[in-house]
Amino acid sequence: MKHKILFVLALSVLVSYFIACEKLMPKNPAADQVMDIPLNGLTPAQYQLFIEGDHEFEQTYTSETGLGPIFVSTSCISCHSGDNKGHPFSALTRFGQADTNGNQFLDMGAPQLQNRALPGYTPELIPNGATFSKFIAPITAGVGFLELVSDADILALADPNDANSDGISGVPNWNTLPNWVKPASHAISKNGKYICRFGRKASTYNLHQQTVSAFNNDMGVTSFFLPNNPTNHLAGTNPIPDGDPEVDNKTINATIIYLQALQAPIQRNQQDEQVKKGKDLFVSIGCESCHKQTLKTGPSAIAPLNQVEFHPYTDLLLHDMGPELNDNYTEGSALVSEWRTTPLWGLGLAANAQGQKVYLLHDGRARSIEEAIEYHGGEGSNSRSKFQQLSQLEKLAIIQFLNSL
Ligand code: HEC
Ligand code: HEC
Ligand SMILES: [Ca+2]
Ligand SMILES: [Ca+2]
Ligand SMILES: [Ca+2]
Repeated sequence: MKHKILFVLALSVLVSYFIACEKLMPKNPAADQVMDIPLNGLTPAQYQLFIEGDHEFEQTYTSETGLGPIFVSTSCISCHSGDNKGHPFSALTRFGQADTNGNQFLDMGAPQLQNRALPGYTPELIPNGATFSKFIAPITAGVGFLELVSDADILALADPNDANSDGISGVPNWNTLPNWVKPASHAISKNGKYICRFGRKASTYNLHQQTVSAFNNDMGVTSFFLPNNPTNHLAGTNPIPDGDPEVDNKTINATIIYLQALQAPIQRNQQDEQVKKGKDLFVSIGCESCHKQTLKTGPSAIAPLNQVEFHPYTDLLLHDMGPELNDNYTEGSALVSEWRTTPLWGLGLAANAQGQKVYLLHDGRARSIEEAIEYHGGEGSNSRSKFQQLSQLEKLAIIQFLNSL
């Protein structure tokens, strides 16, 4: 009898243990809650490259594997956690000047500040007279879609002289390409300059340029394309000799395929009445004039990216956001207060990556969606005043809609 009671007791402990376990065990995260997962429909070869690229994205570089001598961080993922938005803690700094006559500080290490260094080397400081801006990492999920929008489609959204008089102009960032960046088949050029689309000021052409530059400027890792280490031009310490590339082309290629084959953020609660109402308001007060709901891709060898519509809520253009967002820093043809319309997809998941708080806009200065809207000056000011005139409930609906993205 005593044994029987003990047995039942043990059993009930076991059972409750398993029930608790079920509760504690993390379920497989739903695809609409995460950003670092591959698209459906990759070929086995593409999937293999995705996995290799994923590994590379998470790789921490050391002095043995090519880090530095000066750098900003040691891995892609340290800034792009979960392929979501970055934290101000890992922001990087760019310096230059307030006019667009090229960057006058190139021989002093511009545009990017490498604020950390290996032992024996000196981190960079912003030179006297230079202006600067801080950038937090944008979401990397969905960049494969953004890369495939044709230049003609981007140009069609631009309205440099505000012909339709809505107070919104929107221009591409026309920038010169380094000789190792190959223009796409859809490229439109003007006076030797090309329409660029990546980065906070849209000054980078494609994911090849973005990846190669990130290895070099962010981590001090050389490649066939950028064979020289970043060095502190002002400190006078001897640079590490520029030997063989520290990252090979195969690895660069896998990293690019990884970025391209990432699933784009998926909207949640699309059928919720408040969300639907918020979306209508978002369109009617003019937010959608810049944060374009639907774009389409051109041809791609990655089937799920091939000629499809997608919903990033950006026009990939630069807009003058007024004194509110003037950092006195230029890049390519982007003026001091011009910024690329931030894609709003994934916005509702930002807090997951930013410590259950949000840090919005290029440098993370806005601590909520409302605050981000408050900073919309210049071309954004019409829709900002319309937002301010909405009722509390209407504002809430817009925020609920944005949090569903
Ligand atoms: C020090 C932090 C940091 C590191 C390390 C870093 N990034 Fe970034 N990344 C950023 C920031 C900040 C931007 C915005 C850059 C700009 O505005 O030009 C960015 C932009 C990007 C973009 C463009 C996104 C868009 O929508 O325009 C991609 C893609 C990207 N990074 C990939 C990578 C890869 C791949 C690596 C590793 C090889 C990497 N990053 C390393 C901070 C970082
Ligand atoms: C004139 C074009 C334009 C209009 C109109 C516009 N935006 Fe923006 N929006 C931008 C640009 C450009 C940025 C990036 C500014 C920066 O990073 O400093 C931005 C950034 C944002 C951000 C921050 C996103 C992030 O991840 O950091 C939010 C939220 C936002 N806009 C919401 C809205 C809402 C809501 C409206 C309508 C009330 C609106 N925007 C109207 C151009 C526009
Ligand atoms: Ca190096
Ligand atoms: Ca530098
Ligand atoms: Ca217009």
